[in-house]
Amino acid sequence: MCGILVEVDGQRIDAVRGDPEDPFSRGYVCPKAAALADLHHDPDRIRAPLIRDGRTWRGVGWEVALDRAAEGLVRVRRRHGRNAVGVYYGNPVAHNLGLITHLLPFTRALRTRNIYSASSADQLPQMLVALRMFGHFALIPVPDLDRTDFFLVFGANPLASNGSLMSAPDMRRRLADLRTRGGRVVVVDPRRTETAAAAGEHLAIRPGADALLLAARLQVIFEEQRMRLGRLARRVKGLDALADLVRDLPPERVAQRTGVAAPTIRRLALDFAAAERAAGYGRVGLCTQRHGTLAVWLLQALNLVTGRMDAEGGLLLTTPAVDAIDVLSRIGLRGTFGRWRGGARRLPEFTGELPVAALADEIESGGPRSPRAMITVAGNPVLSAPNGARLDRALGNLEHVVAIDPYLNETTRHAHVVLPPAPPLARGHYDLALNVFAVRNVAKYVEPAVPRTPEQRHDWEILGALAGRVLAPRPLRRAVSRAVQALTPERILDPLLRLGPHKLSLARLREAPHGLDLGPLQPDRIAERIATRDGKIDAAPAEFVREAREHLPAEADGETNGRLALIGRRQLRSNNSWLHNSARLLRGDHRCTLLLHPEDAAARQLSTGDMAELRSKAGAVTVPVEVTDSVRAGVVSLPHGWGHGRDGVRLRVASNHAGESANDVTSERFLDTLSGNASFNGIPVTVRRR
Ligand SMILES: Nc1nc2c(c(=O)[nH]1)N[C@H]1C(S)=C(S)[C@@H](COP(=O)(O)OP(=O)(O)OC[C@H]3O[C@@H](n4cnc5c(=O)[nH]c(N)nc54)[C@H](O)[C@@H]3O)O[C@H]1N2
Ligand SMILES: Nc1nc2c(c(=O)[nH]1)N[C@H]1C(S)=C(S)[C@@H](COP(=O)(O)OP(=O)(O)OC[C@H]3O[C@@H](n4cnc5c(=O)[nH]c(N)nc54)[C@H](O)[C@@H]3O)O[C@H]1N2
Ligand SMILES: [Mo]
Repeated sequence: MCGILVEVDGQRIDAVRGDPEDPFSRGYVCPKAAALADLHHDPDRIRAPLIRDGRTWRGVGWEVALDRAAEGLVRVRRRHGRNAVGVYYGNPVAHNLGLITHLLPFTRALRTRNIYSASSADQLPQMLVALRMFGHFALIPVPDLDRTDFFLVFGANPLASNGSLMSAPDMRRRLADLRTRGGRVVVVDPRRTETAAAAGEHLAIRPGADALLLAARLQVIFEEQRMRLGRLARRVKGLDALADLVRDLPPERVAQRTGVAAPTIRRLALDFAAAERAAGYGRVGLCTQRHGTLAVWLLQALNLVTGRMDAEGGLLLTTPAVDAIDVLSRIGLRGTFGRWRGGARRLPEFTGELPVAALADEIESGGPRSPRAMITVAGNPVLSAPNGARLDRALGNLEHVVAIDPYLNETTRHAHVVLPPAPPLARGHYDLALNVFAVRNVAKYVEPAVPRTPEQRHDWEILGALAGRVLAPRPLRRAVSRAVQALTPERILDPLLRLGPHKLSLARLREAPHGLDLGPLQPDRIAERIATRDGKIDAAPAEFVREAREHLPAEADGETNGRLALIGRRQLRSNNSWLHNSARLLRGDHRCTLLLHPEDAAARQLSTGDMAELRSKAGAVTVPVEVTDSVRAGVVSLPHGWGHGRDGVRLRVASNHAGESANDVTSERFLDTLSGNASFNGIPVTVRRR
């Protein structure tokens, strides 16, 4: 989303800098932008397709590789049926125009129940809440960051992440501006993060207690009669059920478990309700916990009953140049939940996908619906999925694995065929996904900085070639391949832009290479878009209420025993498990450290630099300790995405800074109770000296 200027000399990238003329990012870039050059020239980035014979890899031409990839898939499908071919796709799909346009049709055409993605290690609770409250899984309103004067943040660290489901370049300036206009930023997080430090106000909640904290805030709003529905008043139902649910969860009852004093909860609830413009925002830390769906729901409910939905400075829907909600609705995609279940824990399907936490179970059970072959696209679940160590073993037992990925990493080393895409600077880009969640309406088409070479294939071209070989009957193969080849992402993008609310076109975007500013977010878009059957926003979906009644009172009254709880942390010069092969980003101190509060460190005779064993029911790692009071006592923090020391990984820079994988400790059994989303935070662990 940040505009970049790329200095090019033939195929060489000399520099990547911020584009001062980009109306949205105004010259700002984060360190990941500079790493695009490293990525382009990285000698470990795979240039030609690879086929594995036992433990050795052999470079081959595209036709040979695609044939080999397809043969295995066709064989497995023929022998075991459609469900035997599974797909896992990862986070970079959302940042890749051709993958967005071509992957969904491909996975749908495979007609398999074994589709998995990084969504269920991330924002699945937000999509489920959107589906049940508003009737569409993508109806996720964005905080009106530049106009709010009370920004309440749960489990997000935008100063490291740059903002997620809230695309906004230069968060530091935006947060500073907010405070300069007299506004408040309050961060609820077990760790005093970069964002919490910049905010000035920080509540160090105990991990996993957000649903309780939010229920108590709602209880205060109802008790003190501070409800104010604003412009959505006649479009909301379920308020009585919501009030009824939270009645028995006042601040005094949840103080112990949340670790936040009752008067603080009460005061902040009233301040939030009283603020002229306020927005409650939650992200990965709110989603990836035991009651992630309940927490996300209660936050949206708080926004709703205090009149923040559809209000300036509150939560608004974007008016993007390609209106994803509209496009998805037109093709009948609003979202589904629980039509079938998978894994030993019978986890629910969401919009055609099963939670990634079910994948190892599904492979290992060897049942009639188990995947025997997998296609991984832009994903590294061995490092990113809960209990990745188990998935590592399961992937190793598959009959056939095809990976579309530029690296031989922890996951793709299990592939039989690796199909490497052209690098990002060789492809055009329009952000179909992130524009939908941006804090301003903007649009930009970026031309490839360097041309794709004849030996390179784009991700979408690889998918097209595979689709032709796997799905089309032999006589039609060439015709199908040619048809997909002609249907470029740009050819799909242009009519979508023309159909969109700003009536743009690709030609119009090409005339404005720095991007177009389409103005601030508009009120009333949520009201226009409510897609529930009765046209009302459901403040208290029945299954959420049932779940809350079953779990929250017991949570509130449970023991907060002396055990340690593990949380994660994101790092500015990382991107989940990748970009770790850039020497520029890896500079400096070893980053895969376990943060430990001084009291907990003293009790275990640990000091900074000592090695400690971090153990859960699922597994253990040994990592260096960093003693700091930035985590609350009883909480330890380990970043995810490290653990590059495994055999067969070809990442020379990363292997020298291997670290350990947090997901060797997280569990595929410790999940959001409603959605089956990974619960990376609040995991009971022990720490001892090694
Ligand atoms: N413990 C813990 N675990 C977590 C999280 C956490 O907070 N804590 N966060 C979770 C979240 S939010 C997410 S989104 C997931 C991410 O989970 P994944 O998406 O599975 O993991 P990534 O590390 O993002 O892996 C991206 C892969 O895509 C490849 N790649 C990069 N660009 C491209 C491209 O353009 N095309 C193709 N074909 N491949 C490409 C990279 O080489 C890499 O192999 O991790 C989750 N895991
Ligand atoms: N530089 C960089 N940028 C990234 C990424 C990256 O890896 N590196 N990843 C990208 C991706 S895939 C995503 S999804 C976004 C994520 O964007 P964010 O959600 O903003 O990023 P996180 O740092 O994961 O923030 C989660 C916060 O939740 C806190 N937390 C943990 N447990 C709890 C809890 O129980 N309650 C509360 N209230 N808080 C808790 C953690 O301490 C952490 O500060 O970032 C994206 N941007
Ligand atoms: Mo993510």
